[in-house]
Amino acid sequence: MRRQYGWFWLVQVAAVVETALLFTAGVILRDAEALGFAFVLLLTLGWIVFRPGKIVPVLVRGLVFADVAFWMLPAAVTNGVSHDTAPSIILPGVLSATSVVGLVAALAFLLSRGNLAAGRGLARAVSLVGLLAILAITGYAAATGSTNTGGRAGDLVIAATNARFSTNTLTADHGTVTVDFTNNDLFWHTFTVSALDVDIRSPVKGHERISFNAPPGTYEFFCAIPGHKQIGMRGTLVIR
Ligand SMILES: [Cu+2]
Repeated sequence: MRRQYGWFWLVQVAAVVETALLFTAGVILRDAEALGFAFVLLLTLGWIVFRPGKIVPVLVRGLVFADVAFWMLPAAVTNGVSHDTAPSIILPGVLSATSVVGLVAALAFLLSRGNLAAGRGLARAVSLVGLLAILAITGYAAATGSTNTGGRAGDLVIAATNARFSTNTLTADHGTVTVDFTNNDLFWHTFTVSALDVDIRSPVKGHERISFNAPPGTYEFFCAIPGHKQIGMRGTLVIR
């Protein structure tokens, strides 16, 4: 088959890049969710090689691209605006750019009803825009990303890794309480204390430091992402 640089080619490129990114992120962050998405994309690559028909795998990829873009785009913006560390901006930023390009290419390919020649010329222009976006995000992160994400003495330090909190009990004196929350996973987590109106939302590799006022008592903290409290992302905050 002669190579045609159309929408299908761009879907392939985006899928290969995204698989590599998700796999790398999954291994480095030890994140099962990222590895799961990488595995789904690998299956669609296998499907295209071993089975006729390209509509179904491209449709599946379109859904993966849409889902990743939906979570990673706000993560990149949040971390970028709060001048988080460079990797915490670059990882979701590059994943967003790749997903948006992949999504555009997948939709265009599906609208062409699987025409392998569709989008020649235009697809290359879109890939160039994606590449420039990746370079711009990387440059912005390198220029503005902070290197200091350490908490300060007296902070309640807690992290979320692989959908688990690093501790299930936090203790502090009443008055002003500061929580230093880091999310090591690819997807969002929160540190939420309903009774105190605390709801810290943190994207991938995000790091938030928030102070609030707390009277003495025993409170429940949990992650407010649907399903996470049920799988154990909860604990007790004791204010003396
Ligand atoms: Cu969570």
